[in-house]
Amino acid sequence: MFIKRIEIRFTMAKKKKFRADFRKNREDRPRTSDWTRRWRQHGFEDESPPQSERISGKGEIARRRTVRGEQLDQSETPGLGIHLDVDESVCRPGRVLSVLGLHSTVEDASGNIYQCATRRLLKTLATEQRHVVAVGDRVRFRPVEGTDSPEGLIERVEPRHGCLCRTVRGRQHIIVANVDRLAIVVSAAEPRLKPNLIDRLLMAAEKGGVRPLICINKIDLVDPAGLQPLAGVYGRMGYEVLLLSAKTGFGVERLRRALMGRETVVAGQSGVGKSSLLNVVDPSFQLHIQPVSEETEKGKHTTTTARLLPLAGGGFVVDTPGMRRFQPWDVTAEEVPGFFRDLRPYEHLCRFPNCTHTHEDQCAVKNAVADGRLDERRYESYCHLLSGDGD
Ligand SMILES: Nc1nc2c(ncn2[C@@H]2O[C@H](COP(=O)(O)OP(=O)(O)OP(=O)(O)O)[C@@H](O)[C@H]2O)c(=O)[nH]1
Ligand SMILES: [Mg+2]
Ligand SMILES: [Zn+2]
Repeated sequence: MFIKRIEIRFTMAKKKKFRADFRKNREDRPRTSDWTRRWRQHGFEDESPPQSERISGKGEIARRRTVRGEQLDQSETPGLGIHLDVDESVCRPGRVLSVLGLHSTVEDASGNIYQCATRRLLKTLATEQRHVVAVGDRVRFRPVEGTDSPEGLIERVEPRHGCLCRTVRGRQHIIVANVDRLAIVVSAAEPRLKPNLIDRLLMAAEKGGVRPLICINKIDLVDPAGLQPLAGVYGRMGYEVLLLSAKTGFGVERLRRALMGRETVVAGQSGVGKSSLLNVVDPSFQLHIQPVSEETEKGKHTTTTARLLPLAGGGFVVDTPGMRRFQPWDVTAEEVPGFFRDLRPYEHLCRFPNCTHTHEDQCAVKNAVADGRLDERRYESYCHLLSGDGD
């Protein structure tokens, strides 16, 4: 699919009204006909670019227009640069329940559901994101009159907090926005437990401001005593760890209590039993599940879209598609030790202030590993993450 990359420069920061230069950073490649057809079909697009917005030939700037809104601090609102002004008299607040391609399912305050497209300007302003609108987003949308089923147009995405983000092909993928918990699900077996994935997701949780909960599912397949050392390492760092079995129901009551009244995203590899656990928590979800492959013990990527599911006792959970690998978004090598709770106490005690805790002498982190104060596997996981490898 054709991806538009546009750089934006703000000529006037902060205030209500500013000019944004939309700088073209691409070859002039026509849209694929399919793409254009899809736009025509759903017919929501209100802002097909007027003639005056064609390339002016003035430097690299493709078009320039004045947008009204407030500039947002990127560090506080992942993926959003501007809080656009919208016509409050016609725009309603809503919550994005799911996103499928160009369409988002949005629920308004009264529980009405709308299928929404996204205002073109929003797409233009989102330079680094894979999708402009994320599941869990709070939005302002304008209902579109005269259609059989309720439809609308998303005009603004509200500032985000509590996000789970990753990098996909160099772009930011916001898996979910505005949640307060991340349930990291792994399985004791089938597929094999991958502690490094726990570490990566823990880091993303620390970075995104969501409280993690580690769920080790399928304990019916192993001797649970064998899991104690691993659970102990995370427990000592202050993380909550649940041993679970969706099959026998073991631990599910504790999971239900942990989810109740909160907004939780459930993430992990395919086949670990994310949807199975949620079905046990609330059978009315009726989420699709599938056995893992007998040869590879890998999941079959059964869940294909993230979806927000309301819990009977308040709050909601977001079931997400299984991920093969997890590459965090926007984390520098210097930041990583700060996101590893167990490394954090040692990182400032090294001889060299810019120590990466890998090849350097007199490194407090390595010393702590050598005398057993720091878990060796966690340290290896840290090194692996720094190396930039995907999993
Ligand atoms: N033995 C055992 N099997 C389980 C347990 N939980 C889930 N399973 C099985 O694991 C398989 C995969 O479960 P799913 O719930 O589809 O896994 P998922 O994590 O949602 O997978 P994706 O949607 O692909 O990401 C199914 O065959 C489940 O029956 C468990 O606690 N014990
Ligand atoms: Mg699933
Ligand atoms: Zn060091």
